[in-house]
Amino acid sequence: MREVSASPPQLVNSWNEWDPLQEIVVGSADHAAYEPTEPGHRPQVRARPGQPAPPFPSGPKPLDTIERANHELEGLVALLESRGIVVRRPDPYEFSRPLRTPTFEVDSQYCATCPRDVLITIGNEIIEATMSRRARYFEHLCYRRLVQGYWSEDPNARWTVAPKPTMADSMYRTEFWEWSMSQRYEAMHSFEFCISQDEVVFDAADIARLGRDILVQESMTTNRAGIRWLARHLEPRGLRVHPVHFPLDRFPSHIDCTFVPLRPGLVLTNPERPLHEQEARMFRDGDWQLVDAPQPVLDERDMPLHCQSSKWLAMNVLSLSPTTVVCEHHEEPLHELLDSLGFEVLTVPFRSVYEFGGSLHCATWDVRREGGCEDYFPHLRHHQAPGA
Ligand code: ABU
Repeated sequence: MREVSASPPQLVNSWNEWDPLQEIVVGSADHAAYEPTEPGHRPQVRARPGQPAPPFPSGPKPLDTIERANHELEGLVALLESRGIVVRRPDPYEFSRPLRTPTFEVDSQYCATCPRDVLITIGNEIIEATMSRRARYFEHLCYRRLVQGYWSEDPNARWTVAPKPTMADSMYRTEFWEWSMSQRYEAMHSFEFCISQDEVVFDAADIARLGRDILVQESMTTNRAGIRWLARHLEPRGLRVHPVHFPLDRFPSHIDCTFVPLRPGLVLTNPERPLHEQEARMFRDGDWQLVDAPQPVLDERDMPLHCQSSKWLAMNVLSLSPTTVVCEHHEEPLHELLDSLGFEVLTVPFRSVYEFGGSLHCATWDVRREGGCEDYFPHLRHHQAPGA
């Protein structure tokens, strides 16, 4: 009798931000350190009214801060597992260690709380981002065992490591941090930020996936060479890479607090950071709804003292399916909006994670969702690839 061989498991498959979620990596706050000052990042303590901001701390984060964040991350893990989703976690890494390469040095590293910044699944391919900050150069190591496992067990999985930039001084514009408001206003309309345009640089969290169409935000963490690299890599596979810009965002970093696709035809948008008029056309012409998020519950000045992200972490939601979204527990105006749009809204407290770089979308990396590569913008079929 002929033996029937079982088909190999498909472990790596995710084409968009919303299809039913099957497997995900949730970050960890273990061994996190305060992010160091470096040419691509100037962390600051949030000044409270009438008080000068103290210097930003350095070294390992306090244990109670780490425990509070880990408790909330565990809450997310429990919620996902209760929904039948497989959850994996990163390996420990001592982030308070200094780092020295032939082209740069930093006194400490950061954390493994935000896998979204480091890795992205596009179909059957895992791409490790170049990263843009020195303290995050080796963050991918926390996920290498997992990536290696997916690659070994799923014969169709592709694994791509984007070229590592030098992160030498020449990769950065240090003067960016000193620009006056008028200089910044001018620069933000030509989309010049703290990284120069010579080397290939991108963080994975500047990418949003909509099936065949991939949006990539030009930002403080992704430059035009990074977008060209992604276009040359992905477009031969039939995908369309669209550079996107949010001209009113003076410090853009990661697209997932600005433009959050929730299901085919619907994007949650940031009312203070509208998409460039010309780039919005593909959505208008395709009859997509762009719905503004409500103002977050926390004002900028009420955000955690050491959090370097904006109040818009409120809209950094994680989709479990086209009808179910996980939101931060306190963001009731957003819950109401999503409920009115027909979503089942699940919530977990997550504010203690904020100072580790993000909220629910940032703190996760989806490896497998149901579904395949759909064309949600058929009117773009004559789209020309951007100058590659
Ligand atoms: N890591 C996401 C931060 C984006 C923002 O501050 O708006």
